[in-house]
Amino acid sequence: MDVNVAIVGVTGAVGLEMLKVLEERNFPINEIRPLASKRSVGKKITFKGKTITVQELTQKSFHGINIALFSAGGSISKEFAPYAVESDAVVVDNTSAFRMDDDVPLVVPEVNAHEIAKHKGIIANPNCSTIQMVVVLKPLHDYGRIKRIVVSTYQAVSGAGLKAIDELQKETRSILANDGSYKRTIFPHQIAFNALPQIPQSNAFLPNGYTVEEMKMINETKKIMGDYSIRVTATTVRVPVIRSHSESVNIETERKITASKAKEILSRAPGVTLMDDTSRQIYPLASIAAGKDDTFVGRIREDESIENGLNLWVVSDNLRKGAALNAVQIAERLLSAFL
Ligand code: L14
Repeated sequence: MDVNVAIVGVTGAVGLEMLKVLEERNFPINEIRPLASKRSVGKKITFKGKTITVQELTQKSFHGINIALFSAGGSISKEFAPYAVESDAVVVDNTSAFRMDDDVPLVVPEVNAHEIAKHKGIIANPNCSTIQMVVVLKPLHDYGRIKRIVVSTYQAVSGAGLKAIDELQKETRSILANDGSYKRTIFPHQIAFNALPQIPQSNAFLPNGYTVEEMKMINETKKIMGDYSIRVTATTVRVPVIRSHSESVNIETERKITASKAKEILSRAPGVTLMDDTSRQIYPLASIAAGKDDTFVGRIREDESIENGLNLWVVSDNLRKGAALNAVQIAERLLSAFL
């Protein structure tokens, strides 16, 4: 049996990627229902070679829907996900609205697929930076128990949406032309030729001095790994890259993991591609990961400043594994429930 799937926020960077991933993976769809705010109603989108028309998201949008993929911002999820659940749809929510709720599974299938069965109507898709990190760290944790994680990110502008991509491109052109024509509307400072230690771009800072994105990485990592004893600290930085987040990840483990053991473990880890041959200048790059499904890891080396430490460079497409692909992978695991 094919299922009826709604996408909330279908005109956004992640919504459009969800359509692409569903199509590529041949997800068994009976009806696709493209939903968005009033502003986007009537827009035409292509799905499987057919033109579909965006409909307005309302409380009644979910009649007959089996799976609802939400990616239109936290406040939209908080307001409308309950109506989807009431209509007997299962919600896979890509926002931070429900991630830390005790009765909402927070799932990366390679890490904790078993949590999916516990859902009560809503399953949360983690933050993009967190997803790619835990895909790589879970198999290392299973082998040597990670005690502490220190992560610094280099995040693409597409995480902030289509308008942020546009801002980077226009600002770059304007600076190169030296014509001062572009006036910023998204980022608080110049993003072209720069690095901004503030994500998200608005309301980023908390009383402890961390940003919201940093605290998401800290809290979500523990929940997904199912281990609240892991200590995590993060610095998240926006860089002038369109697609794929890169991360410098330092871990301290209880049991020694040599660099070669880590490579052996990661070479067979699900969802991971080991790309580590420095003799040929081979390591993960945002430009390589863009458009791909896997999370790439390289530059693996022992941290010589401590007894049991490793450094890794982790790169993945933030719109795919970081968002749309992970959500669709969760939806794939739900399919049997509708058969
Ligand atoms: O929590 O701006 O899912 O790059 C994902 C995109 C957080 C912000 C989330 C960005 C958002 C992030």
